[in-house]
Amino acid sequence: MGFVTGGSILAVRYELIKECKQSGARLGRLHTPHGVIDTPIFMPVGTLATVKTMSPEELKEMGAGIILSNTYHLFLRPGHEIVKEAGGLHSFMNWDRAILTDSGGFQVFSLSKLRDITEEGVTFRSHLNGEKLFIGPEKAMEIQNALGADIIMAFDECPPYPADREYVKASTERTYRWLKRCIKAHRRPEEQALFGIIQGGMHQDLRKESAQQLAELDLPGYAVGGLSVGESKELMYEVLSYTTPLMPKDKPRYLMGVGSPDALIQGAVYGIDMFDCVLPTRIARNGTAMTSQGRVVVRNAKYARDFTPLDPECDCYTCRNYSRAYLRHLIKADETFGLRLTTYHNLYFLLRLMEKVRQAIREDRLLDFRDSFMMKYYGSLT
Ligand code: PRF
Ligand code: ZN
Repeated sequence: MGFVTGGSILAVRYELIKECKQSGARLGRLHTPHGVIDTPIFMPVGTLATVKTMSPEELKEMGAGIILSNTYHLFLRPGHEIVKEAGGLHSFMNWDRAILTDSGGFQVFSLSKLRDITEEGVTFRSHLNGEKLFIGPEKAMEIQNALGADIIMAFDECPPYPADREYVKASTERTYRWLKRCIKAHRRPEEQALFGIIQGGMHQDLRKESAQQLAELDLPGYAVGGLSVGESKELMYEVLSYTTPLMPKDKPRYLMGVGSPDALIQGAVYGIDMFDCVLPTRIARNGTAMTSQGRVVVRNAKYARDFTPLDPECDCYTCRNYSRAYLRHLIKADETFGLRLTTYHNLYFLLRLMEKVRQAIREDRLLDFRDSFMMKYYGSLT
């Protein structure tokens, strides 16, 4: 298991294929123990060891090469020991392609109640039953080593936005100390690649310090955390514009929790290789589709007699076989099949979008692609 690089064995290896001459975006390949992934890539979210409503066969058919799952949720239920007994997450959920698990460092802040952060870690109450629990760097690594994903994330704090500079500074420094404890506690570095997470809020000097400190640790991959937390898109892009140039070129770069179509393209322009977001699956379940012409809220009355496909330019299973009127009917009637069909389409749409992004990088025209996509999807360039 693993790839030999400069004498050490690594679970994943990033291969930079080319940079877009027009935008600087990167075309690459991520070699993992469960397959090779073309980057930039979008990772569907399977929080509870399932991408809601989708079977692994459907995910493979639409071309997903890697999915994300969550330490926090699987720790609460069913518990990492049970997943380990099943032979790990791949075997438990019958998914033989790559998996990335987030560390819990974000979910524990966004979901649990009564958190208490100390140098040791975070004490919190389960959002399910109020039980008092603790996760720190060592625990996050124990859980992720038991789950067995190909890529695992360092335990971090994603500071709220807005937050004062002193708080963000102290938090970012603590996240760095936690990362060093994660590296020490990691028991399976030859099978699971540990990615570090750059924090620093919206402060250039803090981001710079975090990026440089992490780069020195020579990790197999790096993430940009702490973005898409309520700041404007412009501010997020500004932070990306000065953060990604400080990240190692020979390692994969992951922008956490970002998945709107415009941000996927613009993130790639700033040199990001990996993205995840609940957006496509979440909006699908309330009846909203992402289409070549922008968002379609298929539950709206105006689609009651629309017998055309969700997206006339899409060739997914849903669009080849069903009409907007039928999807509207299913979703209004709370039929599970409607959730499945819309979810399938939205994931297919984002996976095809990333394929188009990769093709545009190959042909040195990502900025042109971005502008024509923006005009068609949002009706404006921003
Ligand atoms: N840290 C972790 N997971 C995350 C984030 C983060 O900062 C974000 C921020 N958008 C999403 N998911 N560990
Ligand atoms: Zn479709």
